[in-house]
Formats: sequence, C-alpha cells, structure tokens
Amino acid sequence: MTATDERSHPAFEDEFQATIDADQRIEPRDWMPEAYRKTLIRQIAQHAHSEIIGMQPEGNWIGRAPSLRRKAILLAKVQDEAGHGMYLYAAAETLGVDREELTEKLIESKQKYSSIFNYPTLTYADVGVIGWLVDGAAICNQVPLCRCSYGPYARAMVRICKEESFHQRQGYELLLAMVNGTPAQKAMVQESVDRWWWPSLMMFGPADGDSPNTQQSMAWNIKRHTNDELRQRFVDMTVPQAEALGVTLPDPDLRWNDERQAHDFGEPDWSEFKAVISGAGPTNAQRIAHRRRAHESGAWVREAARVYADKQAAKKREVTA
Ligand code: FAQ
Repeated sequence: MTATDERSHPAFEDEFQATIDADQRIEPRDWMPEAYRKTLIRQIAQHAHSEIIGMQPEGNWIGRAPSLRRKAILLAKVQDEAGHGMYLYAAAETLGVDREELTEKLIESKQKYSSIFNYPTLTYADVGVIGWLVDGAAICNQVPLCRCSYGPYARAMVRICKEESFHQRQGYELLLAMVNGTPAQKAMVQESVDRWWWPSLMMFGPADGDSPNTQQSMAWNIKRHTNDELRQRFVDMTVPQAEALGVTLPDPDLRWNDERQAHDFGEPDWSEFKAVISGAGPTNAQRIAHRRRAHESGAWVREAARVYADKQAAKKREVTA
C-alpha cells in the first residue's frame, strides 16, 4: 500500500495497525496516521537537535585538550555527533519536513533539544563524565530505538548506537586515567560527577505519570520502554561502574533493593527539569545564540550550493534539449 493509494481510510488504518501488531516496520512509502507522523517528527527532530547542540559543551574543550591524543579522541567524538545529527535530519526528511525548516524551529526555540546540553562544561573531567554518564544514558535510551517501528529512524539508530558505545568507553577510559592520577585529578572527577548525575537522570524525561506521550508512543512501537524503566536500567548499569571508578554518586537514597533486584534511588528535582526544558537552564540562551550564529555564518555556503545546483540543472537541460 502506498501513500498515494486511493483505498478508503479504514483500510489504510487496518494495514498500518496490522504492521504495528506484527512488529514490522513502517516505511516512508506506507500510509501512516497523521498523529504517528507528527510524533515521529517531534521526537526525531528533538533528537537531531540534541546531537547538534550537544557538540557545544564538549567542543568547548577541543582547543584546551591536555594532550594530542585526547584532542584527537575529542575531535572524533564531536564530529560523530555532527554525523548523528545529519542521519537523524535525513530520517526526519522522509516524513515530509526539511532540515532547513527544522533548523529554523530550533533557533526560534519552537522545538526542543535534550535538557542535558543546557549545563556548562567547567573542567576537563566533564569531557569524561559526559562520555560516561551522558553517552551511557543515551545508549540506554537509544538501543531500544533500533527496534522502533519507523524504518528510517530504527536504521539510523543502529549506526548511532555503535558510535555511542565508543563515546561511552572513551569517557570511562579518560576517567579511569584521572582517578588513578593525582588527588586533585580524582577530586575533579568527583566534583564533575556531582554536577552531572541528576541532569543525566533527567535525560530520560519526566516520571511515567507525568509523561503525556509515552503511552501512545509505546502503542505505536516507537518507544519500547517507559521513561522510568530506562532510568532504572541506567542506574543499575551505572552503580557498579561508579564503584569501579571509586566515585560516589550524589544520592543519599541510592541503595540496592534485594526484593526488587534493582537499586532504589532518589527523585530528580523536577522543577529544575521543567525550568531547563522551558528555556531557563544555565546555558539555554548561550546554546541557541551559538547555533543561530553558526547558521547565519553558513548562509553563504548554502547559497553557493544552491546556485551551483541550479547551474548544473540548467546545463543538464541544455544537453537534453
Ligand atoms: N529534554 O511525554 P514525554 C545524546 C519533553 S542524544 C528536553 O516523556 P517523549 C547523544 C518531551 O519532548 C539525547 N525535553 O516525551 C549525545 C515532551 O515535550 P513536547 C537526546 C524533554 O518524547 C551525547 C515533554 O517533555 N536523545 O545524548 C526531555 O515520549 C553526548 C514530555 O515528555 C533523544 O532525543 C529531555 N530530557 O519522551 C550527543 C532520544 N524529556 O515535545 C552529544 C530520543 C522529555 O511534547 C553529546 N527521544 N522532554 O513539547 C526519546 O527517547 C524521547 O523523546 C524522550 C522523551 C525519552 C527524550
């Protein structure tokens, strides 16, 4: 069945639902409910924007990396994030929007990006902690998205997740070097963990009871787990890693619960989360201003590419005329 097929709506809907029920993929050529398309555009655009804005906090340290090796690793990681943004914008474009339009919405603050990128990177330990915690949380959230019902998004996630694994490992390896370094380096790691722990937990989104989109997104097989399920998985995965590093996670309520076979942990400060996602976080204004400047200063490149493409098309027309 194609999007231009003239069969009646209920038939389209039945076929769509049968595809979802059979846990098969919806492809761009398939008919899909408008609300499904809109949900995907919202999530994929937010995800793409997060990758692009997410280049800024770590990009801040490229010129100050402590060695050539660290600089090469960091450069590669930040470039990967640009690549992830591109795959994701391309996936969104299969739903009938274009990248230019999405970028405009981002710089006009009409679309969101992840809350985590609205915190400053104050020390080099933040590079390691972002790799360990932020990429670790991203992996937890994104591995299930490789099984998302929308084909282009699911396929983009496969490659992205492979690269995120490298990102997480480079962060952990950097932290291992620092905690085995001088007492000042170890203290720097702990101070960074203290700042990033709670914002990392907030990456998974609001608690399930306050998440308006989860239920429908799960029914459509876009999301495969709830926000709280993934947050729990992240905590359980991270606690032994923190122990191996010799750092303390800043949560007095964090403890193993034998009955649940999982860790209990404290409640993130949801008022802070709400403030950050509504634009009042520590670096929201700076992040958007920087993105806007980059977009404006790239205008001539886009213009040149457009003129070149027009010239090529005109030449082709001359040849075939
Ligand atoms: N930040 O009903 P829900 C990365 C919004 S990539 C900002 O639960 P949903 C790689 C949500 O949009 C990180 N806003 O929503 C990297 C909704 O608002 P809306 C990005 C948030 O969509 C590492 C409202 O709250 N990852 O880190 C956040 O079902 C290092 C209600 O929430 C993705 O985007 C938040 N944390 O679940 C790059 C993964 N949480 O749109 C560089 C894909 C919620 O109705 C360096 N996305 N909101 O106005 C998802 O899995 C989902 O969209 C969730 C949110 C789980 C984020």
